[in-house]
Amino acid sequence: MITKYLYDENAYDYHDGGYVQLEQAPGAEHQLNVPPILAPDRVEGNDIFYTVTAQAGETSILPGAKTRTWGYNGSILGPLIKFEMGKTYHVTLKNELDEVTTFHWHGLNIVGPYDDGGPHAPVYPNGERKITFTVDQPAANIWLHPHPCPQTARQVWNGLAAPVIISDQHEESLDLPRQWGVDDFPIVLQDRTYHENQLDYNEDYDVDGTLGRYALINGTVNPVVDVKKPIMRLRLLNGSNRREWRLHFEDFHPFTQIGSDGGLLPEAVELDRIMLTCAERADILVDFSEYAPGQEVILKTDDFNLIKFKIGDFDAEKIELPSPLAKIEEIKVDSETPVFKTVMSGMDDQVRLDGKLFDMQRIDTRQEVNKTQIWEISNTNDMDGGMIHPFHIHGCQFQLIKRNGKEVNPNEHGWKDTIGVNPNETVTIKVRFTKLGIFMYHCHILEHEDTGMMAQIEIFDPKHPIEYHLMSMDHQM
Ligand SMILES: [Cu+2]
Repeated sequence: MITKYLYDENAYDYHDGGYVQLEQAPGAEHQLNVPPILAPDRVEGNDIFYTVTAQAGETSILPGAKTRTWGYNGSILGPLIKFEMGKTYHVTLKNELDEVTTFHWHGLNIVGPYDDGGPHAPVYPNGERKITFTVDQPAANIWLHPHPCPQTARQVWNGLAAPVIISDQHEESLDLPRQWGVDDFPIVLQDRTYHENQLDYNEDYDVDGTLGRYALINGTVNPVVDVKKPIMRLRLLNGSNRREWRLHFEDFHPFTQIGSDGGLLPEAVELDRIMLTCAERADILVDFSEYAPGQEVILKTDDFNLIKFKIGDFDAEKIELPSPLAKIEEIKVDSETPVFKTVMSGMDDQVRLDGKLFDMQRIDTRQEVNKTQIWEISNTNDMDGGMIHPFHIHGCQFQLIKRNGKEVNPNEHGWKDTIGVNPNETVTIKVRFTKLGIFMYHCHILEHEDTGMMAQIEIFDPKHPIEYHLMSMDHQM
């Protein structure tokens, strides 16, 4: 049983000078919003057609006036987008906002830089882009969010983010809760401040990562969930610009982690708390059967009450999880495997990746497709205790080897695309890309990314070289 948060307490976000403590939002409790499941435009055999539209709207969040927000196919966040391994998707990406945006598939193994949806794939106002790809990775909880450079943080703050689930035959064969909104919930963790019920990103901006005063879970403040089944599946996503979530039940009721960023863990892990840095995911099962009808069980982050689970009447159920939970292909490395080193440094406007700021027209490193490299990712800044930088690589899922030469955490044995790196720590990972293209790698504190704590890698096939014409930031915007 894991009974620690597994990160350096000295570097937690609440030590920052600009830290914003969460407060109870005004107004009543609300049933937790559950995003609808996106219906395909059409299905033709193995081919599925979707349309995703970035749009502005209004959302009722606090008492009184509605809040002007952005969303995909709705006023805030987005519908659940479902992909199935082996199927081919044709997605039309439409922009009805009055500024450029991009559609980045965080965690999806997809060709870059245009399909991946990083800053080289702008969709201009009233414009659209069509992408086609076949999903060839295992079941996972990934997500969609904008990635224009350097406006990612503000666009996410305004509401753009959507949960995405990849399923496969193995995951579907498991005895897991899967009634969407009944015993299977997305939990998109965000925080926002409102000014007369409106967002004002510039007013609340913090160069070290913007924090909000109220917790916003799936776009809901003061959320409650009616527990109608003894075992609930919560697909946790840290969708915040900066906030770290240190989740635990009020009574430290244990739960079971079955998945992380890139899919199921090889073995389920028992824990009574979990910390998620920005963009990280965890798929957890909570067994509420020991509570009596009418009881309320509170999920907290630090000392703050986040979600109230109201226990209803249900018949006891047990879930048998197999061991291993999933067979994960191990990426093989040996003493010949090339090592690539990358360094995250600084705080505030001094953040850098390998001593540099991002340049859209500079390729920072190259790696051959389907060839493995070891990446050593360091966080060198320990001033004032330093901070934890969540490191993300586009277009691939990777595997951890060591943290500062030591064993990785028990819930880090699966596929990952984002990892928190403590100050003075080097995390060693195995990276293999299966798709060609140019991909970003960066800190996922969104304001650090926008400041330029980001670089790009070209994944090449020596037999089929591709010439990329990389647009500049000015051209993109
Ligand atoms: Cu950072």
